[in-house]
Amino acid sequence: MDFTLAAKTFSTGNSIAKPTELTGDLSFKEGVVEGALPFKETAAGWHGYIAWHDHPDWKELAKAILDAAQKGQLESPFKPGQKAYDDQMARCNAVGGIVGSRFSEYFMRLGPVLYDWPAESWETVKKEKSRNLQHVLSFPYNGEATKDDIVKEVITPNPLHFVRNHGNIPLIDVDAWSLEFGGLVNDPKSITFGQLKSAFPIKTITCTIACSGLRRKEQQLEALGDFDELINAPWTEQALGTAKWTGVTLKTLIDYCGGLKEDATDLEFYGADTYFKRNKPDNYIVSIPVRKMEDTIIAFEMNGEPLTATHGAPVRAVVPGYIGARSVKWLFRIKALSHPSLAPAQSEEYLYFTHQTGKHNYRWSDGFQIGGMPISSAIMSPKNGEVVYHSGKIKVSGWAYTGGSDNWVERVEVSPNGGADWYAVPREGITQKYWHAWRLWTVEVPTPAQGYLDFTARAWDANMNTQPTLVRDGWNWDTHVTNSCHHIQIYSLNITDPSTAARLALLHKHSAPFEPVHVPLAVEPEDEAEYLGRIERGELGREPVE
Ligand SMILES: Nc1nc2c(c(=O)[nH]1)N[C@H]1C(S)=C(S)[C@@H](COP(=O)(O)O)O[C@H]1N2
Ligand SMILES: [Mo]
Repeated sequence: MDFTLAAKTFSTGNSIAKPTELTGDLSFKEGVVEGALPFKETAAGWHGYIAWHDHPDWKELAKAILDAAQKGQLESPFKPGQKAYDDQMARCNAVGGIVGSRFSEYFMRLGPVLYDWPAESWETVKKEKSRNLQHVLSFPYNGEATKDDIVKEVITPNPLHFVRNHGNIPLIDVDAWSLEFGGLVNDPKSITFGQLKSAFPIKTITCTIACSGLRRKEQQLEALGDFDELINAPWTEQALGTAKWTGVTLKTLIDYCGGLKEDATDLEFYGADTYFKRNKPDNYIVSIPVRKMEDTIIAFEMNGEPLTATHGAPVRAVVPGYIGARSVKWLFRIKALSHPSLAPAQSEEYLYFTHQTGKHNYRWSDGFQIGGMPISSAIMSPKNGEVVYHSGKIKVSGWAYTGGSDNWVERVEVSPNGGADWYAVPREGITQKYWHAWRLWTVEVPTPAQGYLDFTARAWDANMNTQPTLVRDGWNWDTHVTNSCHHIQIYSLNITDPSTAARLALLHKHSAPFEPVHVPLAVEPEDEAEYLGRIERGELGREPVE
């Protein structure tokens, strides 16, 4: 591999950290990084896993290199064309105009071991996922189903289930894998894949995983927050999916480890992928409160199939009702702590800030760490901007989901006039209740009105919560959990209205299209004789006669 860290343009004016002091075998000479980089994969069979959490010195060294690169002191690590590809993909997402190559660059800067991981991750996605996904970011790969695909089935087909990554996709051999329990458990143990599958009661739950960034686009279009293309990825309304997850409850495994010590309050999950925060690499690490071990599944199957690499193979956590961020993929360690995880994904991200908190004043500790996902719903059909031809009723469909515990979606309502009047989805128009999963719904909404209409939806949960009215009501600096009433603007054409029917017939006669709406009408709406006739009959006078 023609890997190089050599920099041709080194500015001596900038001060940079000296990696020599950190590792003893690396130096910057005239801008050239020399010496072997120490970053190594941890064990055979664990491709894509570097144990950053055990190597604080490696983290510092990696940060020194990335800091230097950020100051323009190192030449580009990209192969010709790759950067452009990443950036181009990032421009395709809902908000557009974001950098798409920053995270590939981090990996490629850090030497031969990590250099190919971005490209490999894309190969894995191509192999495992549907071509119909809507891409949000090429690397770390993030993608969601289309609006048409997502509401076809209650159980999302695996290739269409959204993917949310913070880093590379590790490729871990089942035989090499083990899950290690540590910290404040009475009898720390390590469990092999074989044991996990055969030594404990197996449970399957139907559970929706929803990203806390779901519907973030709506907040971003209103006002951008901390717009990091990865951390605050611009999701539309499909960053969620439902699957039957099979595994062992976390409670069972903790019991196997002799239970928790008295002061244990949180359970920390370690994911094997590499993830960068402020130029510093780490593994993906977050935590959940201990009481969530009761319904959390340590899962090895998704819809009856072994987990794919993209979704966390061989084993992931599935934490029902919580934001997706807690459902750690490529899980290899669980540690009982007396406080929430201090790792950045827990303590510096997935925070909910107040309106008065922003770039001007925020501290991490000002935000609360998001646990349960609030009630939300969205209209998947018709689509924003669509022209809808109908006979007085418009068929609307979408999803509704609520997180939390002891909670489910009870009712969904749709308004054809921006929230003035609401029509409930009938019982036969909504899919069955689950403890932890969404409901898909369809309703025919009476719509005599024509022209541009503002359709909106809201759901109610079993605890009588519903959704905020405006995006602004829930706007927050990190743009999390957008759950205000979802709005779409449609152009309504009621073909039972005689004037509309006549216009459509006229257009048809001339083989002229009606759409797009904003393009001027392609035919004369009335002839001169008709117009003059109306004047003569006194129907059009500009001023009163007397
Ligand atoms: N190890 C690891 N686990 C992870 C993540 C990650 O980047 N790394 N992303 C989390 C987030 S933010 C979400 S929303 C879900 C998405 O799960 P999926 O990709 O299987 O849909 O995984 C979670 N688990
Ligand atoms: Mo997420």
